[in-house]
Amino acid sequence: MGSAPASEPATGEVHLRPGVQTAVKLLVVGHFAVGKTTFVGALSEIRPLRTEEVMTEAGAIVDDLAGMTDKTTTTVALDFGRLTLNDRLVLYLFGTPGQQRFAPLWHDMTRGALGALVLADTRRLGHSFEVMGVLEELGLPYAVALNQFDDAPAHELDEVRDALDLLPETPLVRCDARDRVSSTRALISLVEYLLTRIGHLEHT
Ligand SMILES: Nc1nc2c(ncn2[C@@H]2O[C@H](COP(=O)(O)OP(=O)(O)O)[C@@H](O)[C@H]2O)c(=O)[nH]1
Ligand SMILES: [Mg+2]
Repeated sequence: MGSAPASEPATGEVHLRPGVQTAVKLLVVGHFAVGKTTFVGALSEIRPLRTEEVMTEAGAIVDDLAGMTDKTTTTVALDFGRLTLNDRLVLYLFGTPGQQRFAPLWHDMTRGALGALVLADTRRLGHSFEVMGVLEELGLPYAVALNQFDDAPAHELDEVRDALDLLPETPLVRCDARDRVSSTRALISLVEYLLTRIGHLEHT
């Protein structure tokens, strides 16, 4: 298995802050080429761990490459990164492959996860249904972040919400997976959603 060169950590903060009391596992999921590796790489304060494989011609049959001319690697296992949100809370991010053939791995990865951020692409919204379906089957709460590609149609969020058939409470935000601030905001919308759900559970 090849290992793609990792970019420099976003903040250079390698050691966990001493006051951190809570560690939360979150998944970053989505279909092929939606930007999972980019997202985890942009956010992580530690050098992200990636397992990527150079795509082969054989793989091109199963990985839908339409319109993805500059993509030459595909994640065969996972992306792993860490983001300290504040002095007490650290997030561990697991970017997991959306391809159907990795489904068993993906199910294992959901163990112990509090929630998932589904990355979606307005050029292929329909490709997100499979991922959201699995999360719903597993009962894992999720938020959706539209990774805005340059040539993608810029639909209103309400239209996208309808197209994806999201529940009214499911957060839907835009993000640029290449941008740390934008990606952090998307992740915070998931964390806030998870916190309100925990609040509701505690009061029932
Ligand atoms: N223009 C643009 N390109 C992006 C963005 N996010 C990812 N990409 C590119 O899209 C391709 C697929 O991204 P990647 O992170 O490998 O997708 P993954 O298969 O979900 O891990 C790569 O060539 C990225 O550089 C984005 O927000 N905007
Ligand atoms: Mg990837």
